[in-house]
Amino acid sequence: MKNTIFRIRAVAVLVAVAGVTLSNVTPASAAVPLKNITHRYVGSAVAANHLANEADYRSVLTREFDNVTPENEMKWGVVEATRSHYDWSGADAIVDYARRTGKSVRGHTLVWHSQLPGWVNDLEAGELRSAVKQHIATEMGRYKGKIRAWDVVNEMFNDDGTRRSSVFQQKLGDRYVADAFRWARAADPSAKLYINDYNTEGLNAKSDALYDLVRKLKKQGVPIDGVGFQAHLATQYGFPAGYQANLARFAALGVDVAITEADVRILMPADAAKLAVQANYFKQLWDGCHAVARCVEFTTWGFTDRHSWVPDTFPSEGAACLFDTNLRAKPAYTRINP
Ligand code: 9MR
Repeated sequence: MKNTIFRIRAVAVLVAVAGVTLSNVTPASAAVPLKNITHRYVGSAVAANHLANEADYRSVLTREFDNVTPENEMKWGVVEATRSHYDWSGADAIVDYARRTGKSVRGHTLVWHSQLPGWVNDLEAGELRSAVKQHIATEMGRYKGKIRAWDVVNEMFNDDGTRRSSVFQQKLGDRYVADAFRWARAADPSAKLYINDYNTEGLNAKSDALYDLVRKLKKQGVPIDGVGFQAHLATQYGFPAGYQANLARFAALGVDVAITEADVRILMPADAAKLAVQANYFKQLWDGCHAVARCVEFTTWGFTDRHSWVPDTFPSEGAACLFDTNLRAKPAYTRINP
């Protein structure tokens, strides 16, 4: 668990001891940042360029969150677009920011079919296997001791629970997953190693497949420490059924669980009713994580509607974050942190 001073609790204890009523000293709405109202890490995806260029973005991030996840800066296609030519500039900047501000880092992500450099796709099986091993060793080695948790394998399942036919699956077969975790443990024994996916928040075919895999990996002694649930939700699709029970069944396998990329997109234009549904979804995500002792982290995929992947991917959707484009707290934020 994170090592933070919990002002609310401290205040409550002082108040109780002094025998005065809490309402006399409770700070004004949202005076206490999100990171200080919980024992979980509270994170956001961040982009190095916004961090460098937008003082207001940096200030809200620094105030509210105590975990950062590089949104793109650690992906293979970014760090090694050309074989053996590395660009660590964005990743270094974020890790350095985290060190200066005392935040933890979730590394994202090592083995993923997307944002892969073209040269990786062209390798034959033997070369691919060494390249994956080398990629894990190089990237994790560079940040050894500085990354709390790594998304080692990302999005390896299809929605029906079959394995995605990625270049890794096609050329290396099922064993690529266990191999990746073993190489990751060797590269940085202090990092918590996660498998991460989307549409696995509720009880469904995909989360069943993920559950079976994690159970088997644990049984085989593969070093896996956690399961990340991305939680990219949309108000028009309903809240994932069985969310809390699902987190709990994974935790019962003896792994940590984490919400790693939460956002709740809305069919534009947003209005008060849709923002209220969004607030309700964020609150359920938050509460479900807090109801499961091994849910150690609540991270959102960006924190401001000013910068979000959603409109680029779903042009008629947006407004998916806790803060609006002007960095004002939205109903979803106040619902979690009244
Ligand atoms: O937010 C990321 C966006 O800027 C990139 O263009 C995109 C490329 O695929 O990846 C986005 O982040 C994804 C994350 O790495 C994995 N889970 C889904 C996220 C949203 O697409």
